[in-house]
Amino acid sequence: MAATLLLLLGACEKKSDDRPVAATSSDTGGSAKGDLGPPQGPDVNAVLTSPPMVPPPTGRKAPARVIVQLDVIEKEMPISEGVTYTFWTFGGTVPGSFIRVRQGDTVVFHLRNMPDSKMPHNIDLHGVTGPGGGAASSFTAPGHVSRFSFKALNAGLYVYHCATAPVGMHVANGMYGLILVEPPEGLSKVDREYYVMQGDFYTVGKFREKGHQPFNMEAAIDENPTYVLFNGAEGALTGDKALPAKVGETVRLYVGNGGPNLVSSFHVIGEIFDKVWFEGGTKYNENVQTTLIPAGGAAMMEFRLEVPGSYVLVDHSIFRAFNKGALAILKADGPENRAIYSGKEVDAMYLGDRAQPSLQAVAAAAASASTGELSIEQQIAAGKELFAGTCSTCHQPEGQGLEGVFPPLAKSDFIAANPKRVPEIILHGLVGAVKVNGKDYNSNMPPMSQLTDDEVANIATFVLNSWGNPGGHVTSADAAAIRKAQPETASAGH
Ligand code: HEC
Ligand SMILES: [Cu+2]
Repeated sequence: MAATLLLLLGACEKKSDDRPVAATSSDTGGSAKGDLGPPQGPDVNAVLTSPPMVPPPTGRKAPARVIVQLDVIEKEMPISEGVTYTFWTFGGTVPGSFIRVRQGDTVVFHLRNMPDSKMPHNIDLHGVTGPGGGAASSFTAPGHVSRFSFKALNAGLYVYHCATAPVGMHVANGMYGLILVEPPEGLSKVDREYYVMQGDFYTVGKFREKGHQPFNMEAAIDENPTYVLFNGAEGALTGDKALPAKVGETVRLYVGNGGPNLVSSFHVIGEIFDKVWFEGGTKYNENVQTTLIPAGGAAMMEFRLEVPGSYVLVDHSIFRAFNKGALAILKADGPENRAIYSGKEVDAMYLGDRAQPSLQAVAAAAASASTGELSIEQQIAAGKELFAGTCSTCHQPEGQGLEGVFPPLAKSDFIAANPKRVPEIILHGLVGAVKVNGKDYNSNMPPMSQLTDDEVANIATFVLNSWGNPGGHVTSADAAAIRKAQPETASAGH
């Protein structure tokens, strides 16, 4: 029996994969075997990176003393176009700086809380063996530095986060990140590595309501987020900030979930994970579609790119992707491969208004609206960006409609007969028989009441001033009034 086991182990070690394939048939020995002796050589300063970048492999063959310097910075940053939020950060970004060490390293951690911080902070690293994961030793008042050290006994991908009371609030404000503890032999070589972290955010205003948005404690307690985001902002990884890659390359994602509340059903539309190191541990599963990442957990996944195009990273709890922001893009460049996939590039259906490189005109319109200097031109420009995805999936990009199914908005005699209908239909939907440009439609447009008053005003103004429609101007106040009214043609769902 013992001999068989030994044979088995021996066979495993000879497998060509550089990962510890022990994963499938034996174990690593955990923390009991994690101490690889005292640090050797000169001290090493850890390379920290901002998301979505990942530090290079440590490349070391022996344990070292690794110095980590991490700054806590409280700062206002955009959470969506035209929406700002006061984030509390590790290293000035959400998620915080990526830390990469090797199993057996002694990590000397310096946590500095900037002098202009309003709050004390600390850090709990899930890769630490010891009560509190460093939290008690790292409690740091504004303008102070604290220092503690730990030996990284277990290899794996670990979340770190602030654990200062109220803990949920510190985490909800963006205080989390990832630390990778490489196994002694390192990880296999891949062409690209990226760092992505999901988090849920709670604001007083609605999704995309413009201006500065304060934290909403009640919504956080109810676990009802306004935003669910990758890397701390809507659009952090879309448009010109999409993750670049090339066909033929192997990509490894380090994906964490800071929470504070939601678990993530992490999925990449159009890809299959060749391998997933589920829960950030040592074993991998193969050929996985969606992997569950708990709050305060992480996973590594690898896939090879065979077909060019946009791959959409989502939380497959899908309203979060399309209505709360949990959407990122990995863009693979390279030659088509029609034998593997003959279809077209992912379209507005999947990207929504994120099919646009940015929603800058929307932010500009909001800024002008708040100073009372909003022009019709600005409303039209903002409305055009919002129309893409929101309306264009049905009414088509140029408002031409789809015969027999979706009526045209371009040169619509139905709109011309009563332009006031446009904001009404956006907010309340439309059901029943209508005749547009001589063609009959008898269908159901769902209300788009999730849009803010600004958004409704801008989209309506854009539609009225485009494609030969009669022109006109819908204000945010008009939209607010229409929202309260209930026309008889309203669609169900009210
Ligand atoms: C899910 C598909 C869908 C989406 C998205 C959608 N519509 Fe519609 N829309 C319809 C359908 C279907 C009708 C016809 C309803 C009927 O037959 O009663 C319609 C009718 C209309 C009409 C009146 C008819 C016409 O062509 O003049 C207007 C105006 C309109 N939609 C505007 C919009 C705007 C603006 C948006 C984006 C905020 C939007 N719609 C989003 C499906 C959609
Ligand atoms: Cu904190």
